[in-house]
This record gives sequence, C-alpha cells and structure tokens, in this order.
Amino acid sequence: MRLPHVRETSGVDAAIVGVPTDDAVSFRSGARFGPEAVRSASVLLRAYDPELGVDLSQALSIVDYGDSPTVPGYHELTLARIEEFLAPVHAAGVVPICIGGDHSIALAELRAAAAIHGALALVHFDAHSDTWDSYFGVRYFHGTVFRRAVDEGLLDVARSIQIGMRGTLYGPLDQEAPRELGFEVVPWRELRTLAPAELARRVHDRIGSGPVFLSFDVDFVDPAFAPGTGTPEIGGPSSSDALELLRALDRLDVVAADCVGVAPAYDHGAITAPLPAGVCHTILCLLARARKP
Ligand SMILES: [Mn+2]
Repeated sequence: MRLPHVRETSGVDAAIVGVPTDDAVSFRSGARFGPEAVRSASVLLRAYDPELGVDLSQALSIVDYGDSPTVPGYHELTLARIEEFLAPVHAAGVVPICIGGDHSIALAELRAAAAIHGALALVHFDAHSDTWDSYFGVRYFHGTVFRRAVDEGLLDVARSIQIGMRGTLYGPLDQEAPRELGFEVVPWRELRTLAPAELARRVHDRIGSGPVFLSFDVDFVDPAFAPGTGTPEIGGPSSSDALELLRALDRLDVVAADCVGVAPAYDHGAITAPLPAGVCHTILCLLARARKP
C-alpha cells in the first residue's frame, strides 16, 4: 500500500507487520514468503473503499512496521521473538495487523495482545479449527495454535467463534474438539446458507463487547481463488463471499488481527496474494468505521 516503513508508534492507529515464518506447517511450506507477496500485491490497493465508504488515507494513520525477527528451524524461539516484536506496538495502543507466515504465529500475537488487553474474543475465518492437541507428538504447530491459546488463558473462549470449517478430518472427535473447548463453530456448510448480516448477528451475539482478535487464514477461501496456501481445502467460499462476510462485521473492538497462510510458491499467475491484501485493507476499513462516533 506504499505505507511509510517506520517503527514510529506515536499518533499511529494501525501497523502492518510481516511475520515470515513457516516452520510449524505440517504439509506445504513456503508461507515465510507470504509477507513479501502480500506487500507486492498491495501496491495496487487504493485508499478509498467504496463498499464501506472509508478513505483510509483520511481515517487512520497506518505504518508498515516491517517484519518480525524469526529463528528459522526453531519455532518456539520464533514465537518468543514475534511476541517481543509486537509488545511495544500494543503498549502504544496501536493495532497490529500481521501478515503470515503460517497460522502458528497467532499464539505469539495473542500472547502479546493479552499481555495488554487480557483474554481476547476470537473471530476466526479458516477451513480448519486448528485445535488439535499435537502433531507428530509436538504441541506447538500451526494446527494446534488455538488449543494452546486456550491452555494459556489468552482467549475468552465463551466469546469466541470459528467460521468456515470444512474438509476431511482424522475422525469424528476432531469435529467435536473445538466445541468441547468452548468455541462456537459455524462450519462452511452452515455458513453458506447464511446471509452476511445473519453471520454478523451471530458474531455480535457471541462476542458482546470487549477486545477482539480477528484471524483470517486464506485457506478459508476455496483454492480456486487462493491456491497459494499450505493446506488447501476444496469446496469453500469465493473471495467475493469472504469479503462480503468480512464487511458485515461492523463495530467490533478489534485490537489485533492477522491474515495468514499465503505460500506464493504454489500460486499461479499471482492469483492468491491480492486476496490477503484486500482482506487487510477491509480489516483496516472496519477499524476506521468502528472508531467513528
Ligand atoms: Mn487453515
């Protein structure tokens, strides 16, 4: 978006933060190049969103805060570095919007956010719940991230909702796991019957008031629209569906957000990256609208 690349937080409303890591994926790696691809695609974005009636250049002060440090090959150290990188952003009251990276980064984002805001409500768009207990016998993985967040008390799970789940599982217990943890789940087969305003009502009924972490995995969208991702799941919403659902989520107190899972090596003709770029733009517009009196 040609935002100023500065570490300034004074007077800043939101900061774009790249998180180039993919050590915690179970299948296709490559999301460490996601931030670079999304920034390239975002060059085409213009400030004004006619659907939401927001001119970002007028409504918010936004910076590109650069990329978080990582330690390739040492995922748990990477989590600590991301948390440390985000701490001053939250301390300054700035909303970080992280570009992944694989979804494991959400644990570090939540640790940094909860240190300032306390336990957060989760609004989570994804084909996957990411609530498995372990992968390969290891607890810190992209598919375990929201169970770890519950374990660590980072989420107010009674105010949290997961949206868009679909695809094959290891067994029926996998489907029940997020609900047993306390999440509300709107699987894609149910979601596809809801108008965006109906989903928004469900979200608001669930969230109430208080700080929200908004997390968007690009694999929420069908791989026909977003093939450049690590764990594609067929039979999902279009990018148009996704943007309409997102736009309906007005008036949430979003204190941190991310868009994860972009792996440009699996992309074809750079189809995928405009979606996460547009999702981040839409989240910024929602932020601007929520702040208007
Ligand atoms: Mn996913």
